[in-house]
Amino acid sequence: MIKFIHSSDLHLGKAFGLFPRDVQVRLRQARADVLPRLAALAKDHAASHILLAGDTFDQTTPAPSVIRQALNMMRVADHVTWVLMPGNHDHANATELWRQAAQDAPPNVVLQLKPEPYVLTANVTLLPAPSTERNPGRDLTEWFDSAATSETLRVGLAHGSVTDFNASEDGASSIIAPDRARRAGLSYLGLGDWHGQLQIGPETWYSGAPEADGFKHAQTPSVLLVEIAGKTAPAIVTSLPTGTINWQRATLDLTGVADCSAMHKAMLPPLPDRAMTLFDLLITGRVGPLARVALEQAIAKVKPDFLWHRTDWTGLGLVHDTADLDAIDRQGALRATAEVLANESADDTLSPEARKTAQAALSHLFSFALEE
Ligand SMILES: [Mn+2]
Repeated sequence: MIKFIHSSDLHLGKAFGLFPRDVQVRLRQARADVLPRLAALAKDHAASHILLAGDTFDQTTPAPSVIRQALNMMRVADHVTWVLMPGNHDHANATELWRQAAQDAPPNVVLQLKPEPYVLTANVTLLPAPSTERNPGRDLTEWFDSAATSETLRVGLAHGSVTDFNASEDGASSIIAPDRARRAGLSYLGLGDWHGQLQIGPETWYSGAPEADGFKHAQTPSVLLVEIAGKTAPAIVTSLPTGTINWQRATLDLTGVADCSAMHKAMLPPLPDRAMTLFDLLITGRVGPLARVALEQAIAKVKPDFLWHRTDWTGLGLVHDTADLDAIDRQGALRATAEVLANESADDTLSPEARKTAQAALSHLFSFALEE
């Protein structure tokens, strides 16, 4: 009866201000590139509609080029009808955004700015619950229960968190009734807000964002292909992967590890994937300074493979013994300095700050010694 793609949280135009400029550009581009990918999936699977359950745009005031270029991309993909509904980031009260969108929207783009039944096809009615503001604070899907839609099949679209099931992506209060689909006689309820894919009930799903925008959700970003054969038939939901940028946060725990560099090597993503990977590495445990320097060098060597790479060393402690200090020198001024620093970095009577400084200085000394 109908086959459509459900997605949400494209967050077009998101700035990613915490990353270096070139990475920001790459991440923004990846979000824009989602649109042709959705169009291609719709074509491959003969889906007639793409339903976007809010946060298509990251802000209530995106740059005009962000709106225009998104709509142009949708216009070209005219084998499918795009349905856009406001979420909390691009809520319906963002009048300038939706005015421009309405003005530039091609015939195959439909904006759902009001909570009113919309005839999707002769047999299917869409019930949208557009966000009215950043944090509406009430269940905007309530009207679904009593919405009159004659004999058609009903599909709901909403944005926000479901009571008792999950937290909101932005920390807002949970509002949507988890059994809304059953109560309102929906064949399917497509949700946005949560950026990971998540099934809430037999016919209620968060599609998740089609391209990751943080390290929070571990699954591969995907959209949902939804096929409903008839009013009493259950929705057949298939997850189709769409993510291209890999956000990977990993911990390397060196406690009791004999060969740190080998362990580091084993945890790295395959070489061809690294240019598309943001790798956030946390190192924990305790190692000797020689092992640390070897690991620093190994990390420095692979760092340029990655789109972005960060190493957090703050969780790693150092253990010293005399044999390690021999790597710096067996005697003389350098050796004497190294011994002072080694003692200070292990001296509990000193402040944590002072110990950390001594440890950092000692690490530098090892680095220099080992380079020679
Ligand atoms: Mn969102």
